[in-house]
Amino acid sequence: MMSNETVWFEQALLPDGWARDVRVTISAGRIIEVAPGTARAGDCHAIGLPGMPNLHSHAFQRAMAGLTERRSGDDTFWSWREVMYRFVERLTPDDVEAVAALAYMEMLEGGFTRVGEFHYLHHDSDGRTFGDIAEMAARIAAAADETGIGLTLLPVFYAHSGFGGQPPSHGQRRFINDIDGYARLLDGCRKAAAALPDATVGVAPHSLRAVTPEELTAVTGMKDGPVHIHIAEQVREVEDCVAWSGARPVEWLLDHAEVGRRWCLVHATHMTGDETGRLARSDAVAGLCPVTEADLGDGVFPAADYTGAYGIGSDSNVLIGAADELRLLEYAQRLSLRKRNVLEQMYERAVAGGARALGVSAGLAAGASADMVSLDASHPALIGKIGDRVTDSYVFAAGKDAIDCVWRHGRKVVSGGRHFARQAVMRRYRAMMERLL
Ligand code: NGQ
Ligand code: ZN
Repeated sequence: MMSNETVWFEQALLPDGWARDVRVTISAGRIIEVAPGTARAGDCHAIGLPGMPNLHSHAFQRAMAGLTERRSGDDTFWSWREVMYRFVERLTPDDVEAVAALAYMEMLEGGFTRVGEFHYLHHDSDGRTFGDIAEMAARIAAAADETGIGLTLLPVFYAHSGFGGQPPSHGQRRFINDIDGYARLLDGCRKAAAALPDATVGVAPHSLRAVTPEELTAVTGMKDGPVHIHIAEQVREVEDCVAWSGARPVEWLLDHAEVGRRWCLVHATHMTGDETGRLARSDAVAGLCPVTEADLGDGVFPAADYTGAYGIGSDSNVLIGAADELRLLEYAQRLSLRKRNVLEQMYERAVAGGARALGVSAGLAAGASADMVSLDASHPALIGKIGDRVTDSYVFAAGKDAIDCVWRHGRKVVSGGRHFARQAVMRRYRAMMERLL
């Protein structure tokens, strides 16, 4: 029999707002009761937040952070992608596990407690499948297991280099499957996820560039659970989609797929007012990755006009932090609209939307996984702050410096801002990078 554990917060952000003197009772990794107005008991902390879901990550890209920021001509998303393809050529399964462990450790230290890994680096350097087609997926699961982060594994179906079923390019050879291969990969992903306490598996057609309409139908029909797709990230992608189909990417998807609660549309940067309204009404989640979208020069999501669900993702992992993503989400709106305080309750909305996109229940509430973050009330930005001022100060004035402890599925994996396995994870990552660079 597992005994219950108690964590108590002077103030905590619950699904219906801030509460005082909150006792959280945990059993076997899950919250079984949240009781405001209780006396101090158990492990006591000043400020409790629900852990932030990270709905979109390519873990391996953490290892190329800082290597693509030098001007070399007319640099664009597409030239970055060529550099990324070259970088990916040399990564072994051991490398992928080492960098994923680093990224997931940094996510936990940065306030993210679950990751949606949009996983597409499937095959060996020559493009041949490994003996186990899900070898790389198993390495992702191993990194999640080692660090303790919650995993929603999103194996990616990738088959083409452009709209209309164009053949894949040489640089994409490690990503490519046919439908039968993908079915076997999905099966392997289910097995890899089954070893973790609360991992879930979804499906991820890479983009409308990389799948045909028939493949999109086949892949989304293969299992229940989350469906994630990259969409309308770049203007050229919108133009190519219009040339191919007469419709814009989000418009095409809403017209041809049953886009609803299962779906997460990653980026959805370039939309008309009509698409923005339709996406909100569809009940899908917009998967916003503000740091990467800025880093890659994508554009600005029309957040001020969007009333639907959204969550945040660290995508390329060039910089990892929940507060960093939320801050840039709001700042991009301010810069482009020349206004202030455009979005409201960003933290709460990103928790709810992110959890939905990752197929789990959200927040500090009975039934949810005990995924929690405590902030250091003695951080200069947090002194004397109560309620919404706490999240505002965390996002705009402190960032991950203010994170004290992080619990994942009831286990404290970060204390004093540091992950319990930091030394071992760093040692392996350093050895890998010294060999690669
Ligand atoms: C990816 N990343 O799959 O890693 C993509 C780039 C593509 C982002 N979209 C490749 N941020 O979209 O073709
Ligand atoms: Zn992506």
